Amino acid sequence: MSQTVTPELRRWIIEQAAAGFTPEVVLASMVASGWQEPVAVAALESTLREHLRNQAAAKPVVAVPEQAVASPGQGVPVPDLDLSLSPRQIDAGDRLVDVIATLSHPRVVVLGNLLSAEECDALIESARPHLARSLTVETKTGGEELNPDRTSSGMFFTRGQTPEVARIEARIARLVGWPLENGEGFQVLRYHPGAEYKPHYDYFDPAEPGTPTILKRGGQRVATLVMYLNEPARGGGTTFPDAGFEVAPMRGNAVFFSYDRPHPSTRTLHGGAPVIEGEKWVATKWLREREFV
Ligand code: PD2
Ligand code: ZN
Repeated sequence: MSQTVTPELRRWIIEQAAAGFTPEVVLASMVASGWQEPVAVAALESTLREHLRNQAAAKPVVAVPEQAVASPGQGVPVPDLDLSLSPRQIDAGDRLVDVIATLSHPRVVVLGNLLSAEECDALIESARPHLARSLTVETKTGGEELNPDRTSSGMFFTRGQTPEVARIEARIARLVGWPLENGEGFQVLRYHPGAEYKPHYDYFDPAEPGTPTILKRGGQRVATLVMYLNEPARGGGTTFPDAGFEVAPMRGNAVFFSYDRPHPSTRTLHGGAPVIEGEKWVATKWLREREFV
């Protein structure tokens, strides 16, 4: 049965927060009074974020950066874009980036014109000589392994490896309000027809024995930006099965998504659908909680 979040409920949530109840306590009382937990979490997050935005907009000085506010439960602060005034475009320093679509749960933002055609081509050409069949981080050991779920080939840039890479990294840091140092180096992937990346989460599974080793380099991943460097003729969308949502790969566009806890409740299960015709090239930027060393 679907449950509708009414303005009355939103007012009640704000009253509870104003009275000093933590989001966890408010969540517990919502669940106790019959709200389904995912609905309650989504209502809490969206209501409190919007409330903070409204408060910030009413003050000349922003006291609490909206991006630094942890969400209910075990959530940590995550990168986010400033969409408080529903902008068509966001100033990312050296470029105006288009906001094409947003989802709140999972938190997904589809962006247009993040990269110029020249930047896309330059990334492809500097990555091409270094491609190898993709590895994924092996959470059992903290090492890397060939992954049959991932039939693309890829390579990593180090952070700031070329002036072009450094410029794009600075643009992303400004766009999502997250320190440049918390980013992993770009990973570039090439998919041939038939190649895909089966649905997965980008955070490291806390239950895996290799995860503590991985986390030493900057903590958990908290957000992903997949940038499309070209356009396959058919197929190759980035899918979010829990949201029934798919992003078409368009050159220069990107999809951003964040996850404030390493848990499926973030609904950030996502995959790269099989390429049907043509090639697909992407550059992925993963953002960590702290400086990635
Ligand atoms: O290439 C993609 O669309 C894709 C899909 C899922 C990339 C990633 N994950 C990734 O790089 O994590
Ligand atoms: Zn992924």
